[in-house]
Amino acid sequence: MFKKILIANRGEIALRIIRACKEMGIGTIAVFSDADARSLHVKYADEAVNIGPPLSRKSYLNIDNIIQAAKSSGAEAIHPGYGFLSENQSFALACADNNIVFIGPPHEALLVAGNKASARKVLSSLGIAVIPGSDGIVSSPQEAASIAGRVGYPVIIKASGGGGGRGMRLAHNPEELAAFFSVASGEARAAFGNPDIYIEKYITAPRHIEIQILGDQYGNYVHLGERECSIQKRYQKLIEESPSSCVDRSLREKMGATAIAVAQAIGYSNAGTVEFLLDGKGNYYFMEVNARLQVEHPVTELVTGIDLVWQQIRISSGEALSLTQKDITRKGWAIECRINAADPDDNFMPSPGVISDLTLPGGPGVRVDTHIFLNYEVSPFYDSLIGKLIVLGEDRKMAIHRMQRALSEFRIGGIKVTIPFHEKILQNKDFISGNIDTYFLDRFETTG
Ligand code: MV4
Repeated sequence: MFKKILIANRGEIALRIIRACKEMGIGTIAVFSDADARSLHVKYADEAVNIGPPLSRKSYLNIDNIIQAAKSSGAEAIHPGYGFLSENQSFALACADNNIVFIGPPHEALLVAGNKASARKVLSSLGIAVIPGSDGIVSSPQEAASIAGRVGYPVIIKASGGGGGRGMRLAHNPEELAAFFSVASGEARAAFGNPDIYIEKYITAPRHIEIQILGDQYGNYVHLGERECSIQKRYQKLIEESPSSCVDRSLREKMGATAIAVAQAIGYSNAGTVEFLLDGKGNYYFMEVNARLQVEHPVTELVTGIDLVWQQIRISSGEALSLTQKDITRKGWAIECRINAADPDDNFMPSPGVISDLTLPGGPGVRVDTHIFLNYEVSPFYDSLIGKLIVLGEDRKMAIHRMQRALSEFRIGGIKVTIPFHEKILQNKDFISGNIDTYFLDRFETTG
């Protein structure tokens, strides 16, 4: 097992990883920008290295500085957390070049997962259901028009180097398709350094269901069931839960087997997530692979009792999975609300500033993953996520009551946060009855 791990991240996820390392008897090295010198991840880690100015590009995305910090501190492995360099193949390669273990999938799998059009092509050739559309990248407006004619409008244009909804364009007719096609490729190149685009039939009002998997370096895999992630705002998830009210045991087993087949096909190991769209008829389609630990991983941890960060570290150190599929049991219902420093009454505009008042919720079945404290200053330089409130109940009804109770205890003063917005969603009758799809928030924001 590793003696020292460097955590190449900040905020709540850096704390989450440091906590796992401490429990495993592993030394921790934090890295921090000038904006984060007073942060808890710096205090909690055994050592901390400054890696540059506040701008992410100059610190948390600066591969050279992070590798240098790992070498000077004697770290044997780097955990990238989520965001930043977590799915960056160049970073995984730089780790390998310097004899540092990247705690994540092999760099070859990062390449396939990061290239959405080729992942689609590979998986569909293996008989895995992908959303009807192009076979790989689309190179001309004529080709785009012919595919759309075959699968039917509306179609969605996606960037192969994108993911998570970034760079998507919806076309309802040939005119829109022609207009979007000409700009989409240039936009994709500018945003992701990759001009490749592909086309899918647009699935109406789907549910976004993802399967958590674990794989070791010896070809053993398990799946840990689904997370329901349909409640999103501009492709940013707000609430996630596990299980999903639309997934029964048989569908879970099928989707789990498909997720493992995807992982096998791309040589994936470590923790990962396979995203699917589920339509109203119970058909599910592969969408993309998230090659990292995700923000919403705690809901899976609470219902399975498995610590995903422990598992990641063990897998990366070369241990074989000690779990088989029959060891994975699920109990209860978990819900997560993402707490952002953002103003729901002003289009979720970021709301940085000093936290002048703070009361954290607690009690049975309540988990708070956060890096904030009284008088902490939320920086304008980074993502607005300042914490996650996760609850576990015996069933969905109890989890909802517990979340309502925990939200009512949670007070953050001095900045605008998403807590009041979550309180309203948790009172909504469609949410309460489990009647949610990817249009839920649009309906909620127009009719309340
Ligand atoms: C789609 C789709 C419908 N059809 N693809 C949004 C996030 C990104 N991972 C992909 N997304 C979508 N892709 C096809 N072919 C609908 C969405 C989508 C969505 C998905 C999950 C949750 C909320 C959403 C809101 C709008 C669109």
